[in-house]
Amino acid sequence: MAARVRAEFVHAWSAYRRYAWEHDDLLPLSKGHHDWYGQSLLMTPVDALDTMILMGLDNEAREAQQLIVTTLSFDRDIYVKNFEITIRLLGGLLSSYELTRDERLLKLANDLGRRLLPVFDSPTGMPYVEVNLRTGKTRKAETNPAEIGTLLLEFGTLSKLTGNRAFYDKAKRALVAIYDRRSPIGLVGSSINVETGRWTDSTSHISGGIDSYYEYLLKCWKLFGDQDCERMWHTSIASVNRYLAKDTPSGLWYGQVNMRTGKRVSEHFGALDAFFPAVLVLGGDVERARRLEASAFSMWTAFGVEPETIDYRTMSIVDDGYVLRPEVIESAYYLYEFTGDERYREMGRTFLSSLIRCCRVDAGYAALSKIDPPKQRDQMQSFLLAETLKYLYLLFADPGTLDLQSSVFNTEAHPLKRGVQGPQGTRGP
Ligand code: DMJ
Repeated sequence: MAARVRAEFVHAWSAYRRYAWEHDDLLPLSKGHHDWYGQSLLMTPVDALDTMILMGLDNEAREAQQLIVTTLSFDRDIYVKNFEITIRLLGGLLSSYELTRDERLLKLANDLGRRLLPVFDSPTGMPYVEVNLRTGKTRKAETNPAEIGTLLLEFGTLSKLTGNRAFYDKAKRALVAIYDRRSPIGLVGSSINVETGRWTDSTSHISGGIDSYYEYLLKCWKLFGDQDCERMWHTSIASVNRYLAKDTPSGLWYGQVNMRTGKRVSEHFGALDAFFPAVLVLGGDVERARRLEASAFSMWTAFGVEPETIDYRTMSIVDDGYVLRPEVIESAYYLYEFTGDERYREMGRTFLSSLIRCCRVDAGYAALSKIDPPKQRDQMQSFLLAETLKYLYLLFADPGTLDLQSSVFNTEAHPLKRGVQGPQGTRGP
């Protein structure tokens, strides 16, 4: 199975190489390419490089690494989204640096980190959404907990590797700032203004826009031993389990409630929410993780591939489509690692055959705009190579390929090492 997944990775990467080389993303149906900001930041090669290294694809990795270190420049007059650039590019560069010790990758990461730092210069310390990589100007004050709280693994690692504390301190201050604005019942909302510090949407959930905020509370404790994060994680997970979890005849789900009253506002669960079993099991709650993964898997098998969002009371589709997301596969991988239960590898077999059946095309893999019957669209996001196929591979790979005790994955599946030092023996914060 690991070899089969690896072959599918090579199929997708070869299509990128042939039709989209030096660009951000491959367009798998038109066999073209797309750059997020009109000029390329090498999104796919940077996001995919550590997967190639882990898969032992030495020639592909060497070529991608060479492309990155010789052509990638962040000195560009473009506004970029801090969250996406941090999790995909900064995370990818840091992880690849730790795997290769190629100092040119760390130099790029350091340069990128410095260009992103102005995002934190808001009255609350919470980051603006976008920053101009050349001028440092920022814009867009309305954001969400995920975009505020999903930065510390990457910025903290950069501090550890460069000895510059500013990265850790600013990202930590932002994380604490959003946590401090939780409601009296311990929940955060969906949208907040970083200038006023006021919530602009009080719906609470674990889905996109909040998801990885919780993930990073736990993982920053695991990666850095940060006891503030440990405390914030324990307080938050208790509220999430108390107010968002719901036992139904079709299984355990997590829905949407008002952050102040805990009153349920909708009963939706989606592909993005399926990251939560991984976080639960990493936090030690194997029982809930198992039950939620069973629910998420039933969402996949009910339709042949998972839809973006369902109403779990009726098991009907609320948002159609599948954009090659990794989360339910990520959770199967974590559950297998922690329990050794073969049922999670069985799930992996189902995921791979669905992916091949519905999404595999001549030039890589295509997202779906509709899932039943599958209708493909001209998109292959870089997380297919960074996350989806990486987690699927690791589910079947030799146990020594990656050790969850010594590494922590960022939210884009870039493994960051515990206790690693910088080039001059610099230590962390
Ligand atoms: C990825 O960019 C990351 O996993 C992020 O945390 C959520 N969305 C996508 C994958 O679905």
